[in-house]
Amino acid sequence: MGFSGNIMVFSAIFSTIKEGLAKTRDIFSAIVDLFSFRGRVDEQFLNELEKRLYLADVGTYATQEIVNRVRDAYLNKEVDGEMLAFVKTQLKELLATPRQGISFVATGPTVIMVAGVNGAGKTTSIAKLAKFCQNQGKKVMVAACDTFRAAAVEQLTIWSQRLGCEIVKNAQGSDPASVAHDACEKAKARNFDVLIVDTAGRLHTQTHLMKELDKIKRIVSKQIAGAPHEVLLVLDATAGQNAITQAEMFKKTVDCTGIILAKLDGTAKGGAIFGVKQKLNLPVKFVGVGEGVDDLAVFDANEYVDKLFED
Ligand SMILES: Nc1nc2c(ncn2[C@@H]2O[C@H](COP(=O)(O)OP(=O)(O)OP(=O)(O)O)[C@@H](O)[C@H]2O)c(=O)[nH]1
Ligand SMILES: [Mg+2]
Repeated sequence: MGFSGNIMVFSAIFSTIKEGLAKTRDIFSAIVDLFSFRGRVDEQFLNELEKRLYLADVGTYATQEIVNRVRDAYLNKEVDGEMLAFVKTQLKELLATPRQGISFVATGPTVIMVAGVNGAGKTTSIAKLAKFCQNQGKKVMVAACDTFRAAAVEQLTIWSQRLGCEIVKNAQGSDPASVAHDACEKAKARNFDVLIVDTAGRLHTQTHLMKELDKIKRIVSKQIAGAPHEVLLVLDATAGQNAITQAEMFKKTVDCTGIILAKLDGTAKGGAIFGVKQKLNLPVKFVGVGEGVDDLAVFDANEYVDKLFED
């Protein structure tokens, strides 16, 4: 676990998130307003809370959970503004995860496989992740296993050149699993610390493409013991609740270890993060807050909730 060295970077970037979260925060301010309520908490209040959480895209599951907790704690009680702190604590608990960032292995390359639907932000997130690892002194290789489009290989090549990291690729149309195989061999032979595998965007409903993803995963696991150490699912934050349905299928097929929530800047659907965590029980490990290579932050539940409720 080596993200502690990046806490500074993280804090700096979180001010970007604060700006990026502007739309989401507007919606959350309607919830904050509700908590200035003074008097007896009744079912009508709980209904209103439920409505506002739902409008903030928190999703059915997380909304129910919060409303139930507030009901248990406050129904028929007189309150005087203390509910806000209570709900913030509940929201933080809902998002809390035991493992943040990337768990690097002690020896041999740590393999990070990245998957998601078309255009979710996979390749850009890989560039950001590569930079994140480089910042920790890691020797990083990327594998261009999106062989579906020529432009995809080019896109990753350009990023790798900018970042000064190694890339393993093959011609468009070649077998993505063989590129993965090749990359594993090279990463091992040349003592790379991290290998990040890009994959082609696919719909969670495209069975044959989901199988291909599983094949890449199996090849990687045969080459390197314990690999892939992380399978990160990139979700587009602007997709809101739809992202959850996609995520369920990916989770089933490739057993994801965590989520990168991309495009959190410029969406009002930042509340969806609660639904993702609650419904899938997958930790949000990183959030993407822009198109640049530094626009990635290790996700921190406490800070996120605080920012949502900040004036
Ligand atoms: N604003 C913003 N844009 C992002 C972010 N992440 C990615 N993008 C943009 O989203 C678009 C798609 O990103 P890609 O990284 O190419 O997505 P992908 O999942 O690799 O796409 P395919 O390989 O075609 O499936 C690009 O224009 C990116 O610049 C983010 O965090 N914020
Ligand atoms: Mg891509």
